[in-house]
Amino acid sequence: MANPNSNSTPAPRTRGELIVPFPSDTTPDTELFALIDQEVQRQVSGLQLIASENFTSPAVMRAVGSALTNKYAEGYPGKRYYGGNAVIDEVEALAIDRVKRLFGADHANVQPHSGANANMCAYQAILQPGDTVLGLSLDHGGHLTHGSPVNASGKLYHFVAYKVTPGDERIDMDQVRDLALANRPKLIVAGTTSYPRRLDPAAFKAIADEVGALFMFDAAHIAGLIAGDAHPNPVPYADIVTFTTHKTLRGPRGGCILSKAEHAAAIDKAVFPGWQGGPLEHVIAGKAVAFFEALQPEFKVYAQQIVRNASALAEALVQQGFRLVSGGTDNHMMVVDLRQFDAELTGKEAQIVLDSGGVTLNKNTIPDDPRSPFVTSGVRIGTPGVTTQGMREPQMVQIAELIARILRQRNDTAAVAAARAEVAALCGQFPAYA
Ligand code: DSN
Repeated sequence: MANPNSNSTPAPRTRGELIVPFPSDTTPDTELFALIDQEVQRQVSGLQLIASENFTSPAVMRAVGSALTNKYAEGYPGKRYYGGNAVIDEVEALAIDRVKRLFGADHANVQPHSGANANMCAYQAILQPGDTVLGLSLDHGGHLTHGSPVNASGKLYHFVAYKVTPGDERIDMDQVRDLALANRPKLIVAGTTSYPRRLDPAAFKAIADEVGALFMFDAAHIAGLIAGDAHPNPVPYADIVTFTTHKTLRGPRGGCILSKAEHAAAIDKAVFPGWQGGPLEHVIAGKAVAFFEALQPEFKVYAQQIVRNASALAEALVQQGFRLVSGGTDNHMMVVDLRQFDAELTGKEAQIVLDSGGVTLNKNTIPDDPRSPFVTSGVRIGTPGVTTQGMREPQMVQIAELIARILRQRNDTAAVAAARAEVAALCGQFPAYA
């Protein structure tokens, strides 16, 4: 990959035709660009194991950093509230066409600024305030926008939560069905942020049909796996599919909504003017690049390797004495219950000490966690980023050993520093960017 950093040290402009030059032409903003350089250095010299992060391509970054950021384009292609949108219309239409082809969708809206916005727009399109919705509980792997009481979704709509079972820590479709029959929801939401197992879109759809509910699938985490045929595609089953473009899909930070044709007008109206104003057309251009990349045959190889790497890392962590929620993973992530490894070790402490060892991940609640969400008994680990770097199964074994060693020796500063040097050496062999 080319160096994305090339944008961060801008050369002085040579045309000099402005009456008043841009201030940064004459006084370069070294302070800000030094911070960007530092962050790029952090990203490439450590292991990035946050399951919802990835390294996007220089082509995506080029699009996102383009002059498209200058344009107002409220509305949709061919129906804008501002002039000068002929090219922007083509950019947005290209993104829409590509994402529809990628997932086999009837309709796509590429304007949501984020996954949370995409979900709120989807709800606004098909629900009335107070309507009953079924969603996975946040502390069992769901998302804030799946009805958390502290989120607008939980305040506006009557969410009823399903959970994973205490036994195998998986979603129990019989429980989902019982709750659906008892509560008669208008909408059933499937989708997760920290659930390491496959979801079965057909099973959710069957329950939705039985109770006369609509079915929405939040594919934020697994959109790239779906695009790469490494997870069942929910699009044929769901009325609406939402996702983010920056996780396994490896695009720019943003959201997207796919829907059946019958919901198209309501979705578009909910996004604009319902929930958002001017779309971020530079980000939409970045999404178009990401969809183009995901349509290439190599992307399937990438998506499938993410899953193989996650399985290898999960197995190696078990060998190191960790217990994994649900016993393992079928997708790109695993949730580690730290208590078996060390009863005293919290997710919060593990995140901090691993960060100082160059391993970045996030603390995460485990189902029915006795500790608070700020402390937690677990961590979440994902393989999308390290897979983009070209790491394979042998490196996953190395990563598991490094994680275990840093956590065992967490009170030994020299040992953590030595591990950090090994992490940097490993990342140096697999540079995310040239
Ligand atoms: N913050 C995202 C994640 O890490 O999964 C969810 O929105």
